Amino acid sequence: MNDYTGEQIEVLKGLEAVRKRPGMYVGNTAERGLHQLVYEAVDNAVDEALAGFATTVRVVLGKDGSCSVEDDGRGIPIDMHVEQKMPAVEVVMTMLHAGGKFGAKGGYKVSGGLHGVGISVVNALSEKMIVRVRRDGKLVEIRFERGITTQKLKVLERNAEGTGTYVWFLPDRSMFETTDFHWDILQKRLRELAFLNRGLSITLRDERPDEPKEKTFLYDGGIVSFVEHLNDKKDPLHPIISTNGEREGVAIECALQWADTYTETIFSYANNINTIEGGMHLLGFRTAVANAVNTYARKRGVLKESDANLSTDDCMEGLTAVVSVKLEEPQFEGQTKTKLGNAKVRSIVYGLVSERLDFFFEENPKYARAIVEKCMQAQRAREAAKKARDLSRRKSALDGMGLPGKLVDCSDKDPKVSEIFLVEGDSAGGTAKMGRDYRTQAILPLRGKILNVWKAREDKVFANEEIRAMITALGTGIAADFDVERLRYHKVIIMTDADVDGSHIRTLLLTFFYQQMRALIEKGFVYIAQPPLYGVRRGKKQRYAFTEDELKGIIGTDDPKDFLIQQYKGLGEMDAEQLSETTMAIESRRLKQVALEDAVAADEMFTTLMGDKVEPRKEFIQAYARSVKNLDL
Ligand code: 0RA
Repeated sequence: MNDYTGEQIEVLKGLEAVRKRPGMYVGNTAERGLHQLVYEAVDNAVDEALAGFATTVRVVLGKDGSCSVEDDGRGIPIDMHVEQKMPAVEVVMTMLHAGGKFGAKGGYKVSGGLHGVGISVVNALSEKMIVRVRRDGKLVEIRFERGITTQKLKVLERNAEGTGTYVWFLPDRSMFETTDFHWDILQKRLRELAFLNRGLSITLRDERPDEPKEKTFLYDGGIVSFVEHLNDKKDPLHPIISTNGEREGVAIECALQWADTYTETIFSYANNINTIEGGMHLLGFRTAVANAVNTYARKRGVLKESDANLSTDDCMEGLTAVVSVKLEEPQFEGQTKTKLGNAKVRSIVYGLVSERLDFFFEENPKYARAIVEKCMQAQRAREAAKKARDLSRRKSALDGMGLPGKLVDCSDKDPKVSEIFLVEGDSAGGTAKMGRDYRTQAILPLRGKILNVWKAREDKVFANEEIRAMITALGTGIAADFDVERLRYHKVIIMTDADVDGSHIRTLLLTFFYQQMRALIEKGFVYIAQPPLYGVRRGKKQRYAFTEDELKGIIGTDDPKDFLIQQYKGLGEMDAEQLSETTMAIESRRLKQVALEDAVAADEMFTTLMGDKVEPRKEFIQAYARSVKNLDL
């Protein structure tokens, strides 16, 4: 019956491929994939801004579960596409990868990055999509369902003003495990995009609550504002140093600032994509910084001829930086395709950053001296830490000579199936020991004050008994000796009480992993156990509620008096069988995998909680804690 043309068959084949394997196109069909739909739509608008035509992007989450993205760019072309015999906008929306063919000339095509699959994929995975374009004095509209055109392009207004594109879509509920957009996830990425694209205004509006929420991100300072934001709660040693330029078709922007902290916080981006695995731009940047510091230190005689150079790591202590490059045809490599491989970028970034730093140091001797002094301190501390480490290694703790006495190990030695529960307190540890599956589940009780690893220098960290027991049990070693391949358990599960102390101890443990064993989080080995908040019994039937909402759901419209509701304040209030059933047993428990998705947020939280500034920490604790015990803040 249907007289499909060759082009239409191509379209259907493309859509079918996307709907058959959505994960291939948007990463997965869970939360992440769902949000990827928004990013795809936003990336197109950002591209239009980078090409110099759009200034404003507006993202609206509708009450009906929809999302719309609107920009004030040129509008997707609407003239007939000769080859495809349909309007260009229809080609862009229905043909896989067609977007690129119309790519904005001159600018850097940014979409085409990590997933960068194009807006047609969003269309294919949406129950409905409406696209409106203002252009050539007209307002036109076209509609789709699951990627198939249901309303051909039609003119809504003939004397329309302005230009721009509006894309409205309703994610396909049959394709995604969840279609609930998260404000926090979206605002983080949109804020990041606003930092990375100076002057671009991005608004996020949520119309789902009774009182709509709206936030606009616009940073005239670009990545300088980003560094300012990251160092918000730290004490910086000098004003932010920044540079930007374009060489050999690569646009580079860097901003950096040392603060009085001990960690390195460098965020690197290529075409607005967070290059978590680093790459050529990061290499060039770090080398330039280290060389500039060493050159200045030698010139001023702070480093004598016989002194060794400051290592690159020493020069990075307390440094916060953002390195952003934009280029055509980026090569993304590495396990998660977030490592920039274009070799020429290394020397380009190196050159630009070297010039800027040499100049800054010459012009600002006071700051230059403070920075060099900071790096020298790092070097001294590192040497002291190495001595402490060597000493403690000889004393047997860290190289796996013997497992810690407190560890209740599992019998299976295959890391792939083995799990370790880091349990708050000896008594919960005892219960966990009885409730575990002895074959695959190991228990390590952690007692009392866990060291504040953010503030402490490495030597103190390694002297802490709880930390040492943990390192030894995990088997990976630490710092320069860290080797994730030696991890003895592929699930490291933090199990703390569902109260304030529990959450603090969890934060401290996550701090430690973040600072000292980051690969553990990056590779997805770290989990958080989810103990229930309530046990609910009716007659002989025992159920558990993990949230207040679940409790309400269980009670429903019945009389709460008909149940024996027990609130669990701590793990210790459950017996071994209950703890096993609700929190530990593989078939019935819930676990939350810890992701390093938002290193920005993690860094923020750790800085607030553990940083040197007393005020923010006090505010944080007052906001979250009524009783803080067991904490060494
Ligand atoms: C191709 C060519 C032109 C604009 C666009 C694509 C475009 C795409 C999207 C997607 C969302 N917003 C967008 N804005 C523009 C411009 C062609 C021209 O006018 O010369």
